[in-house]
Amino acid sequence: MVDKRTEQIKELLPVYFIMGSSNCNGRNPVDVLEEAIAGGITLFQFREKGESALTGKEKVRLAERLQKVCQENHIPFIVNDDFELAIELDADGIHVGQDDLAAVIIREKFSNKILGVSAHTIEEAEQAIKDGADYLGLGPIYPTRSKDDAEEVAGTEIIKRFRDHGITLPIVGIGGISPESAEQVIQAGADGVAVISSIASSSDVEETAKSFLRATSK
Ligand code: TZP
Ligand code: MG
Repeated sequence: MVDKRTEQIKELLPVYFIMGSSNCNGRNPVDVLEEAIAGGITLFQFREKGESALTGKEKVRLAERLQKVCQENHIPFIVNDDFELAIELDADGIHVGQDDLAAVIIREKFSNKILGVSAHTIEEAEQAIKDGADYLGLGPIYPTRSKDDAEEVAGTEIIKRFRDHGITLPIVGIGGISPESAEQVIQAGADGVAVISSIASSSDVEETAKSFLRATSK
């Protein structure tokens, strides 16, 4: 039987928008997030990375502004990597990769929050499940320019492989996903798509978010 928490997490994943100030083509991230929410994104992750990334107080200030927009619109606010920031802001959750603070430690201290873990192998996925992850991020599904240290392109096969292996935890595909390719990611067994550039750098953010919502709810 699928438990209630799993069902609730799945409902949050269809259009998982990820963004930081360097992904917005010089636009105000607050405006970009508001437009994405108007288009129907279901979850948001603050990921402030890259050469021009804000640090210190400026990073916290931006996170607070984006969190407020999320709160006003009932979209859960997830922090990438930065556990201290997630605690400071009392964020709704955190997403970590394999090189970040171990998921098991986060789960201990962040017991009732959403915990996402990036995995590339079945072993990493099984460990994440043991550690108490709520969902897995699998990718890069397609080539991406939004992550310097991205692993090799995995294709939608990685999602099929994990499902065939019996992994039932909610999954989002990530990496190079467009409204056109989103449906394939869902058909492979994902519950949603995690997207940076296709939404953040769109000339019509709201319309692009809508296209993702249509593609993932077919
Ligand atoms: N992890 C794997 S690929 C990726 C991350 C954070 C970047 C996804 O960004 P985009 O622009 O949607 O390819
Ligand atoms: Mg990370």
